[in-house]
Amino acid sequence: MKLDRATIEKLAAHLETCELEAKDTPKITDDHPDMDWDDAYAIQDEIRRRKLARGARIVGLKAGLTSHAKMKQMGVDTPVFGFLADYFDVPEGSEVDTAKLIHPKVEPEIAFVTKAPLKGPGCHIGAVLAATDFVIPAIEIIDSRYRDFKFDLKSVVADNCSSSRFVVGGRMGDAAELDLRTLGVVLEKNGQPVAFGAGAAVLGHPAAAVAMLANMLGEKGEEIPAGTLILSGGITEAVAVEAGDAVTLRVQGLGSVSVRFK
Ligand code: OOG
Ligand code: MG
Repeated sequence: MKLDRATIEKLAAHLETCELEAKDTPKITDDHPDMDWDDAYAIQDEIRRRKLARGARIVGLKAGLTSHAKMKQMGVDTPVFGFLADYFDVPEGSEVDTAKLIHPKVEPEIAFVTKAPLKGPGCHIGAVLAATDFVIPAIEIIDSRYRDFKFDLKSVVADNCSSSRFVVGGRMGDAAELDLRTLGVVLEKNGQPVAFGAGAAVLGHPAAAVAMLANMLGEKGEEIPAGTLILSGGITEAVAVEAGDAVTLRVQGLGSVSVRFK
């Protein structure tokens, strides 16, 4: 760790205030170029602690930057992990208020719900599939607190990986029956198909993103508990949205999930 506790708390308060007030900020590594990975995750943990202290619940986890399309779009090369709070959860078909967000983008994702705990190190795709209760389509709405979505990996980890809202819906799928690599996805904005992909875009297999998450948590002595919702990461580039937009994600054999922006 390169930052002291007071600086970690100050940066967490700053980033969370930007989230809650929908204000952007330059990336934090501009002022703290020496911060390391432990500092970045410590800031994210402090944001989580602040939310829990205010009565929020943690309802899931997410992996991000797990596809080459996303890594290329953001100019980074390693997946990252964050948490999902209860108020991020948008009911299918309802409206997201863009006044509460800075510059939202949508991503097509496969969400996993676990039925058994997953613990790394040594977690692999097979263990993830055996521990998966079901998979379900999800639209993640990301909203980096950084100006113009310009960041490096440590800044984005500290900012809880741009997490802001998510919608799950469509049909539950059995991970044992589906080939998640060839599962096709179509993202539509205002009735127009705007992004396409298949599950293999995410680390070769979306379950690999969940295994990576379990292995990373394992290093900290933590596990993914049974019953956890996990977003495995955007399959395509993220697509910018604004008030008035309607977005639908269609996933092969798993129906569709929609959200509108006001
Ligand atoms: C970071 C979050 C990325 C994903 O699915 O790749 C993410 C960002 O691009 O702002 O959620
Ligand atoms: Mg995502």
